[in-house]
Amino acid sequence: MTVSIEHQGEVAIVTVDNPPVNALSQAVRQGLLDAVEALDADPSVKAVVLTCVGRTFIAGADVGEFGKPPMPPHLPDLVARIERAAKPWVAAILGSALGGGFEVALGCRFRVAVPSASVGLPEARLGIVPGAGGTVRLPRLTCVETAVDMVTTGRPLGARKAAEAGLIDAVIEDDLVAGSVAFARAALDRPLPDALRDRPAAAAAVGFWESAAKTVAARAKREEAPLRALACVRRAAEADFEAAIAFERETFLALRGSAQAVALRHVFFAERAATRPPELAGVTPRTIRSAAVIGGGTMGAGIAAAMRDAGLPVILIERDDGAVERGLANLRAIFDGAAKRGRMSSDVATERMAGVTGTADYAALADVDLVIEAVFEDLEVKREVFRRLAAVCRGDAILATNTSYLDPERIAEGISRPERFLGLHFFSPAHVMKLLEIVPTRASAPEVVAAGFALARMLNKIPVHAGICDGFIGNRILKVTRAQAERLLLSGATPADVDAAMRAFGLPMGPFEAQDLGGLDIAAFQRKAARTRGETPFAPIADRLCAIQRFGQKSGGGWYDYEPDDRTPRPSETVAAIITEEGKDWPRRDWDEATIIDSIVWPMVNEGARILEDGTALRASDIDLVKIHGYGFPRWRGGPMHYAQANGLDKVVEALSTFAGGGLADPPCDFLLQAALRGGFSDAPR
Ligand code: T1G
Repeated sequence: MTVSIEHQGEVAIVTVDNPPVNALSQAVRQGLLDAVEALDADPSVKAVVLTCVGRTFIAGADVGEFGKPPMPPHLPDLVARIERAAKPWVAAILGSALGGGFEVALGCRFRVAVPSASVGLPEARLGIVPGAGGTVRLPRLTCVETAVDMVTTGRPLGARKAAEAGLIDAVIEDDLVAGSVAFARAALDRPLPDALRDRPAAAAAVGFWESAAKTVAARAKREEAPLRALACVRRAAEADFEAAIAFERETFLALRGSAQAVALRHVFFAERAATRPPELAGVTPRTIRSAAVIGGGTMGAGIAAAMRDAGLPVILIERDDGAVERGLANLRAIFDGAAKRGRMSSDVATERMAGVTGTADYAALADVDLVIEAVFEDLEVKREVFRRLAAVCRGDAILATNTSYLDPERIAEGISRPERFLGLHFFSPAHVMKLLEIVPTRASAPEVVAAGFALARMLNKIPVHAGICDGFIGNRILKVTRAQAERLLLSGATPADVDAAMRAFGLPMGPFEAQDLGGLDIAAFQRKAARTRGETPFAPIADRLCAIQRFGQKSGGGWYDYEPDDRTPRPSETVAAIITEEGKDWPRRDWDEATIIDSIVWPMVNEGARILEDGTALRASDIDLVKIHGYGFPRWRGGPMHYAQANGLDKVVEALSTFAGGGLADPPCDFLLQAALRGGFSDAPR
């Protein structure tokens, strides 16, 4: 039974059991509706406690049912029925009460929760608004500020904060069901509060809606749902209950099938699938209880911070005492910065640092479970590190390299027990960026690879399996993006045109601004290495800029000019002259925003298809996750591969062929042509 009823005297306990997260499937909705009817008709029952088995309260509507025709009973009717029940219902919350789950709780007369529980309306993160009265009931329970913040950001509130905001009536420290039954009995001795539908909505201060609209629009950029959710709360505060419910429903139905909602649902499932790749089903990961990082530079300190945030004790190794001090200072700066911005208390920052041991002595690593190397990108330097690690670490300790461009197979050459070796490619700043590329070598043991995925879960990161090639998945596509961006310049666009178009598309920064921020020298260094390998990387303008020391913001100029202490990019005459010279033999054309976007994004997709073809990525959705979590690709576009499929792969093929005809891109690869014929990328692992 997905919904069962038991009785403790005059209190009935309704329990939902629908693993894994008690989502509101049709069977759960029907079971709850039947329960209200039955309990209303049962004279022995005076109050009802609604709870769930497993790790969470109802986590929302069943996202898997979204694409399908809705089946009765509909959730808004169920919530309304619970709200009108003849006996008061008490929602007893553990884990997360999210979306439709929290809306069911809002239909109850009372809500109680364990301290670790949280409540929220995350629908905007799925490109929709709450569909069962959440935006209408919330401002009848709490102030408009809290209601607006919750529905427009989708961020949940922990039980204690929720209690302060009036969303929870009591925090239950001990057994949830026993505490809830006691709460229900006590409530029967007092006059009942009104159902939320009968309460007035909170008032908003003069000018509140206008300023909220500005804040929400700025944060949402081109995402639709947050502003639509704001409009729902405003309607709830200004119109009567029924009119506001109708408005919310209309908005929900309008957004449910929108391109943004489809894309965000795709990302939702891709993210959840990422942590449990089917290739590793049944493999027990090696345990990681302690870790070490070699190298205390920006990357090493970021990785160490991420591991401390996850509660792992960390040893930080540097060459000598001076370098150890600098590494620890880098790490301290991360935690102090977090404390200054209010992300953690200064006590927590102190505790994080207390869990770090800095030393130059490799002997300290004798008993750690995992070591991540983050030293200079030089094959010999890295090999030397692993020779030393192999000598001092336990035979079953995992030894990982954070290289971005070197071949992990070559780094691992000659180490003893190579099955313990793995590539773990973090993105800078490593304590912030969500992406973790997991790069096994031919020798990596499955339980070592599985430990990489388990580590990602611990660090709250999105892991993606990447095969070995130059740049793995993310940087390999980045190289194509940059080459494309230069082709655009050579044929008549300006850096500012390209950057503006890509920002309009939804990226936080255009490709040229991003290079100026990160520095042009690293890519130049890699091109040099590629040329010594006999390759011919394409960057005619970037090469010229590096030759005159224009490395970006740090050298006072790159693709743009900069004034001292001012990061505003200004068009550069020097750069324009170089572009004209280099582009003299290129056909010029007029570029509009849409064509600029197509000529950058479709070649990314073409490279993505090659990456699938050669097995560097196992799933198209993995490529989407890499671009979203490592490179700022807009989440609401679903990632490049989803975006291409949503637009129609035949259209992508046609556009690439046209660009290729004009020398502006590579022609579509065979894998993309075949996928277009099939009507999409098959997401089964290859
Ligand atoms: N529907 C269907 N499946 C879901 C699901 C959902 N709402 N939530 C999770 N799953 C699956 C997930 O795919 C995975 O499956 C498994 O459960 C465990 O998830 C009308 C419109 C609750 C905090 O957005 O935030 O209500 O891979 O690995 O880390 O207004 O899941 O095992 O096959 O994430 O313990 C709003 C989303 C819906 C909640 C648990 N609700 N879920 O985290 O497990 S819209 C949400 C979560 C809505 C109404 C509307 C988390 C979690 P598999 P997991 P977890």
